[in-house]
Amino acid sequence: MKQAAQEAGFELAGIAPVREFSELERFPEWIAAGRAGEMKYMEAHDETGSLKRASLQSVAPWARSVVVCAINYNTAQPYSTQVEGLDRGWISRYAWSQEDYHEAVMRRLQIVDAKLKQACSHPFAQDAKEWGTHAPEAPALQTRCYVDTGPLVERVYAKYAGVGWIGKNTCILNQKMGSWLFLGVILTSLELEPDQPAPDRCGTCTRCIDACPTDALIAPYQLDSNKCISYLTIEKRGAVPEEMREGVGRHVFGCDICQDVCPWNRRAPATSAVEFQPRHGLVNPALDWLAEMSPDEFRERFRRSPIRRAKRNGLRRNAVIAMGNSGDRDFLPVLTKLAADEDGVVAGHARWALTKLKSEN
Ligand code: B12
Ligand code: SF4
Ligand code: SF4
Repeated sequence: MKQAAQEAGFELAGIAPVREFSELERFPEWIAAGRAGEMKYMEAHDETGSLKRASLQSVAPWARSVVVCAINYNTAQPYSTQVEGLDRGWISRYAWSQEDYHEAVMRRLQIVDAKLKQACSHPFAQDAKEWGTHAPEAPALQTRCYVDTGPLVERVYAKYAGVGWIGKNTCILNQKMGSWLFLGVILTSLELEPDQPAPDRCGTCTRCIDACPTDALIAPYQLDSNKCISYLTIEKRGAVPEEMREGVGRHVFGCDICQDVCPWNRRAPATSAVEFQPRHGLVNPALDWLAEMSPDEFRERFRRSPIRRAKRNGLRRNAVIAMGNSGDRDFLPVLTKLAADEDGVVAGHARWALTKLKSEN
């Protein structure tokens, strides 16, 4: 299994058993406290009324093991904390890629899944087919591959598969690779020998908590999505609450700060996978370009990109907030135009940005 994962391009792979891990007890508390914001898909329940993502046993009772695979998406570009200048935007490292990670990771998972099925097929099955006889009964193997959308908290299984520990910023960190990792999981009915969980190596460090500009890390290992720039710029529809806008800074899609400052990412290796290399113009992008992007250009530029998730007007809204935070009066003319934009949310945020820029100078 691990060899197959490596051959498919994953740097790390491990096996977790299906258990009621103590971290999963945190999930219902997190939902009940409203920490998922408006991400309703996180609150899906099964027919017994339990949260699907909190208990794999009830949603997939056939599952015995979870194969967790991780792939490095770090590229050789600087970190957001190393780049000066508020007059350009920041797209998070995972999103400037050539291809949407859901596709890139799923494609590889399916290769591993196919090899698993091949390895488990009965040795006489092919011969029996050719001879027109019945193959001896092999136990039915069930598997399901997921990237993000499965009924499980992937990071908890990644910990128990030994892929990495859950850091105080809530991300999976690996001692050698850092945290620029995408996760993909294969649920399987096979009882595979589990790996050892990765030990927590955060120690007394609190850099991520100290650096978060919006105090979204409300305590070690606990994130409030409502305050997280990643949530506000990717998942939040409509208006960004006014009191949160300044903290968003120049982020236009996602946020990397709590990973940029992490000492375990100081020497994180860069990937050679072509899918994760940055698209032209997306590292430190021009804000007026994003804010004025036409529907055709948006469709063209962001085909097969995770950035489509924000939708065109969401991305434009984010660019307008960043302009308001830029302190750059050169944006006044474009913001004046956008204050009359046909999208009410973009227009409202442009008026906020105009007021802010004018009051600062
Ligand atoms: C919803 C979601 C988000 C939300 C909420 C994030 C969050 N922390 O939950 C938002 C939109 C904010 C988000 C942001 C990002 N995400 Co996201 N996201 C998800 C998703 C779909 C579900 C996560 C989830 O279930 N959260 C529920 C909460 C409760 O989990 P948690 O915060 O991790 O808390 C756990 C532990 O911290 C622990 N715990 C909680 N409290 C305590 C207290 C103590 C004392 C202890 C010991 C433990 C503990 O238990 C919790 C689990 O129950 C997963 C994919 C998946 N299906 O799992 C991707 C995923 C987590 N995201 C990912 C990525 C890449 C990101 C971003 C880096 C993107 C970006 N650059 O903007 C940021 C990172 C922000 C951050 N610091 O987490 C990757 C993470 C890879 C990694 N190395 O960890 C995942 C796994 C997607 C993938 N397939 O690769 N994401
Ligand atoms: S992604 Fe950004 S806003 Fe969210 S917790 Fe990390 S530093 Fe804070
Ligand atoms: S910055 Fe420090 S506390 Fe935060 S995840 Fe990294 S090592 Fe852990």
